[in-house]
Amino acid sequence: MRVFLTGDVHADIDDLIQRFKAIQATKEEKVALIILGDFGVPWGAKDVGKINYLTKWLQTNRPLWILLFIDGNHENFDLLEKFPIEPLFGGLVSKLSDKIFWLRRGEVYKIGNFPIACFGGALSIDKERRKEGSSWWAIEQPTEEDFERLKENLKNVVPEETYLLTHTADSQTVLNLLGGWNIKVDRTSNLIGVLKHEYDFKYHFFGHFHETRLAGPKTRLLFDTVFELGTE
Ligand SMILES: [Mn+2]
Repeated sequence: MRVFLTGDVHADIDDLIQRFKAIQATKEEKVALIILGDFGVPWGAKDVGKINYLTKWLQTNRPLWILLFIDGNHENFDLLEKFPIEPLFGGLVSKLSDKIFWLRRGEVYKIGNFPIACFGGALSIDKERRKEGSSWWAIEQPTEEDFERLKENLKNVVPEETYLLTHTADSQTVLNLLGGWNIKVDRTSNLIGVLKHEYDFKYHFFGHFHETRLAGPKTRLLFDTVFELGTE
């Protein structure tokens, strides 16, 4: 299976389909596209239509391809948690449909030939303007339990061969990206910083900052492009 990564989608399914179309692979190849957080679907109860639409589009146009996503900060966690959790790729996923799966925080998967550690979530910097339970959720940021589960799961793989996928970046990378003394580094970035200090991951990919660029040693920020894992 070939694995591609992309950045924030924010519920724009047409944009997401364009990203699928940009993937240079044939319909006969197995492909997984992973969104690095802020898929943004489902946001409201009616978004089941968006899930069905995308699932049908994949089944019709790319029958061997699937969509995977880690969580960002702009997700409706109450709705996401309603989907059934099941084992897939050597870890636990939430199944939104036959074609769409949530790669949960703290899980380590083997997707294609790639060991992949997932640690989604981030602080919403606009959370003051949002309402808890309808446009903001406290669990947008990882907990200590998520962190401990990831470390436990990392015992089963070789970290140096493992890719780290997160929504925001580690503190140092955030400071490098945004600069300035007035940047507030969130708890999630601190935890990712600790992780990158403790483990020498093969490569780290993240989204959240709406830009595509190399962001540090073995660290890449992605937005609206697709990047094939293994070509870094
Ligand atoms: Mn975000």
